[in-house]
Amino acid sequence: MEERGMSREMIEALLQEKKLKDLSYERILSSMCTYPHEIAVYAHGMFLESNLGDSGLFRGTREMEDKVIRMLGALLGNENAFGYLSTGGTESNIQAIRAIRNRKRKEGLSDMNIIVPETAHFSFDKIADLLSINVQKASLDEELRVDVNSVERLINDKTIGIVGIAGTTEFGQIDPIKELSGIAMDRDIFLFVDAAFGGFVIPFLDENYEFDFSLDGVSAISIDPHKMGMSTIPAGCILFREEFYLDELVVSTPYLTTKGQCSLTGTRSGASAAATYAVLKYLGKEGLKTIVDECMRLTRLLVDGAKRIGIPPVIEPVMNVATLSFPESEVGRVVNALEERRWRVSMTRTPKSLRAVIMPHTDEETIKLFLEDLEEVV
Ligand code: 0PR
Repeated sequence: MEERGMSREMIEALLQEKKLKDLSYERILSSMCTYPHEIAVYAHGMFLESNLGDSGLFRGTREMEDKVIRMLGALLGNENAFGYLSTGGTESNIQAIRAIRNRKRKEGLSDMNIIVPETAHFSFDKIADLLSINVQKASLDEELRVDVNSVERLINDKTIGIVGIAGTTEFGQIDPIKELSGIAMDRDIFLFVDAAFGGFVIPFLDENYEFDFSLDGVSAISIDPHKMGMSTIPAGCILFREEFYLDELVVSTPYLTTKGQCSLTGTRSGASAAATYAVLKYLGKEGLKTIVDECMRLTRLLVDGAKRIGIPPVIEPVMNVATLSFPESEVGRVVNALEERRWRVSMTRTPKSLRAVIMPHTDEETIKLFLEDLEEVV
């Protein structure tokens, strides 16, 4: 740091220079984040100093968090769910597994394991490390959903939880949560649904997928407002069916305005809680559905266009993720060639494919331009 501060004008110029180095979202098809909605930005700015880590000082923000928990619980089949607004999918995943880990530890269990699909987000590798539990990977069926037989085979007396993904990171596929719920009920095992991405998509799809608290075996769900919820970063949400899971996460906070705290972080953004509250109130289910409808329309446009130039999808898109199949040796070259044309797409692991996430910042013109470049590149 310099001894003396700079002028406002100089700072603005510095910021502008840095901003220009960041990519804007227009040609980014590799991200699950997007521009937050204008009303979210407004609310965020209004509550910048608010800290939900000491929520007795910020009662209004706390009320907004409670309302969001109720709204998202209701969206996911249980308006009486218990939870809090986290920093995102990673924290929610950690906390879901930590809650059941702590509960089972009290019962004297050790060497615990959980079973996740092969497609699970890499945050589960962090969980294995942080919580000292084994994370077993179940194999997939041909449509890249978790194979429930594989899950059943992996269950043993040290299994404390099963994870299903409602909207996989790489393929946008939805695991058979109903079947997993059946297994969870039969075996009395905690079932966690990672709907970080899909939570704001699946309820608004034309096709009906059972994936939420309306299935009795589902114990907890994660849903991220900072992905398809149009809120600001950081905004995640973890919801539990039963309050006792939240209690497993509580530490006492003797000198704060609240007696205890269940979040992983201490100081916690009230701004993104306000942003989430504002945008959900503003859009309502109708507004969210309009956004999902458009993302799905554009996803199909992309996939159909790719088919016309001879590139099939890995799976027919279930959500707003398109995965295009190339010979394994070709994918990297195509992704790089597209990058040279200022596109950002990503690659899936197995099977290797080109992945494009069609977020709300994408429009029809972008898809057209992308398809033109894709055709030239291949
Ligand atoms: N669960 C699922 C199903 C996810 O897709 C993700 C993130 C997480 C959990 C973790 O969420 P947080 O990143 O909020 O902790 N999925 C994206 C990914 O890792 C996130 C992302 C977003 C990546 C924007 C890139 C990017 O530009 O691919």
